Amino acid sequence: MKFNTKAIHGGQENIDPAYNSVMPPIYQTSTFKQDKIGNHPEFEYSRSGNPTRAAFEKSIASLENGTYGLAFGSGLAAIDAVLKLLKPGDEVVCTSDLYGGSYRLFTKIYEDFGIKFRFIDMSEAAKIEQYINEDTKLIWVETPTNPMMNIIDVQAVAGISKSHKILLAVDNTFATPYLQRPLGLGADIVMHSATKYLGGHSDVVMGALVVKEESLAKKLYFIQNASGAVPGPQDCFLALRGVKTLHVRMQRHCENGKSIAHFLKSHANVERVYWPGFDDHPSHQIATKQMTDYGGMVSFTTKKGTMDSAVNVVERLKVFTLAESLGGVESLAGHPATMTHASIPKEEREKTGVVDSLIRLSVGIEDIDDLIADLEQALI
Ligand code: P1T
Repeated sequence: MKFNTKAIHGGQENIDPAYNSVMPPIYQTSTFKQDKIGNHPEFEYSRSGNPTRAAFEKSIASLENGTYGLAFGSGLAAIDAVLKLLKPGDEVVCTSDLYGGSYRLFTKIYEDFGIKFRFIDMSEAAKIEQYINEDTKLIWVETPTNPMMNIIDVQAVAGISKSHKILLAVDNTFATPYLQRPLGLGADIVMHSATKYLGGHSDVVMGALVVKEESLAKKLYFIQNASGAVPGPQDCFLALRGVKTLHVRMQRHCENGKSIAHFLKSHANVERVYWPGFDDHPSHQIATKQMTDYGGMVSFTTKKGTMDSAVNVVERLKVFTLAESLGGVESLAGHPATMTHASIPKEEREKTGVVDSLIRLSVGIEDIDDLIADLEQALI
């Protein structure tokens, strides 16, 4: 089955054995009747499993070309489940430029449990080797990175993780399986904030993991059930409904993202535009190799280079909404330094390019003329 067909039908066989409904029913129940003691039905308690959740989990597993999908109450809950595979003394090598909430979870929660995180620039995969030692158990990659749009060569990193028998997890939130499928490039775990493009309508907070290997799936399922950060059935229904249009939405996000990246690049009041589709983006070739298009996320700095100049632009926007998050049908604008990446100390975030004049756009699927006119009037 090809991707566009899978987005609608992947993993959805026999979703309603009771009435053959075409869309999965929302099984809004915490528990399921058991016929007799010791005779465990497929679903017995909704933390352990729920049919609506299973429909979403099978869908995302199918889209990522994985075998097992696991849904969580948020993207961070999904990351948290991966980190629970580790023990005190273990080390994680991760991208230095990543979502501020991931950084906060790593440094403010897991460092206290004795896990060490090495934040490094992974633009040259070979350089990762020097940060690996016998305690390294996980490599955490975000690509494209949030918000600097750096691209990490997943296949090259997988070569290193495999040679050291270390798990490789890829946060695929920005790209989605429409643009890149990390398991096929050698990753062990794919992670999503389903709050973003998968859900696609800014109406649900959810996360997901997808793996291929059964023993890893069993460990993660144990954590999912034992820790219990699961989404409710209604949220799973919404996320699944979103996934069914992922391919058409992503196509438009990419088209609009490209037009806006080019518009910004030629604008006198813009200093620098970060978008992997440009020939002069430092990892353009890797992006072209591992992604089928360049996505709908675009970051840029103002020519004036000040906090005020960026704040003025985002506050003047009318079609773009000033808000956290990304990946919905509507265009959003954010100011990473004070919003999504505020939990990263200023010196740390500035090293990766998250300066006060940086603006991040999640380009939606509105008419491109209205989006460009909005930016034009805001960039005065
Ligand atoms: O918000 P939540 O569903 O918990 O997902 C966390 C997360 C994980 N990974 C990436 C790459 C993300 O971008 C996010 C959430 N990001 C935002 C809310 C944001 O505006 O960047």
